[in-house]
Amino acid sequence: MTLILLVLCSCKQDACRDTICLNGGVCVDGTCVCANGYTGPTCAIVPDLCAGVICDNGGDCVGGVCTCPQGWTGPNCDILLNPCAGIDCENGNCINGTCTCSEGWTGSDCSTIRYAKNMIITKVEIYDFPVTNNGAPWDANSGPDVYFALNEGDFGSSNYLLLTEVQNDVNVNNPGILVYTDNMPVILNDVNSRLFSIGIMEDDNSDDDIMFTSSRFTFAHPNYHLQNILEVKNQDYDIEVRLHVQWQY
Ligand SMILES: [Ca+2]
Ligand SMILES: [Ca+2]
Repeated sequence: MTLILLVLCSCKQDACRDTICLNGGVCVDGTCVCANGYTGPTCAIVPDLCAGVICDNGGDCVGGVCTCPQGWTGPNCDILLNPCAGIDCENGNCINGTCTCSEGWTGSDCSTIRYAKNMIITKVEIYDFPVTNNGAPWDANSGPDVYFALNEGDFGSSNYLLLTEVQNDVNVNNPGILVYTDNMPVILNDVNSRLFSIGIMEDDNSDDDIMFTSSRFTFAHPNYHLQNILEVKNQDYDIEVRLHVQWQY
């Protein structure tokens, strides 16, 4: 009797021996298990990162991420951006992404002064004035007779733009505020291109005295910008005049 010994070979062939898996894929039992979204028998098919990604409002998907058109944001471009976000209108309000400037201001962020074209004087008040003429009375036997004058250019050129009435015999011990509204309003056109001077005068018939005159100055000055009460003052000379004004553009 012949014994036939069957030896069963338990060693099996390596199923992955001839299998190549690309892009990080791993072979398991002869089949590629792909990584990072790659597909195909050898993981050679590049994944479509934009599959299933919805970009609204005309947005484009690039690499799985939406690139949104202007005015939209969010993962799917479905969130409306505030058009005024990040826009600072210094002297105005942002409307639909654009600054609307308040009166007297201009520029893309309303930070540039827009000077008025015309200035209208409606009232003059003298708060303080020299009550003596270097220690002597302005009038020998009575109080000074005070009026206000506005000149074009240098004072004394007789080019008066405004002369008020005279307030007679002002009590220098208690002068209060001298208020003038006569001959007003006075409109000063193109005020930005002109120089002015002011004077406080003492009426002596034909030989009036100058109590105070200013140097030439412009009303087109940031200190005066948009104000309705313009102060002209000099404490060294006990001067304070207030012009009540309006502006035209
Ligand atoms: Ca007098
Ligand atoms: Ca007088």
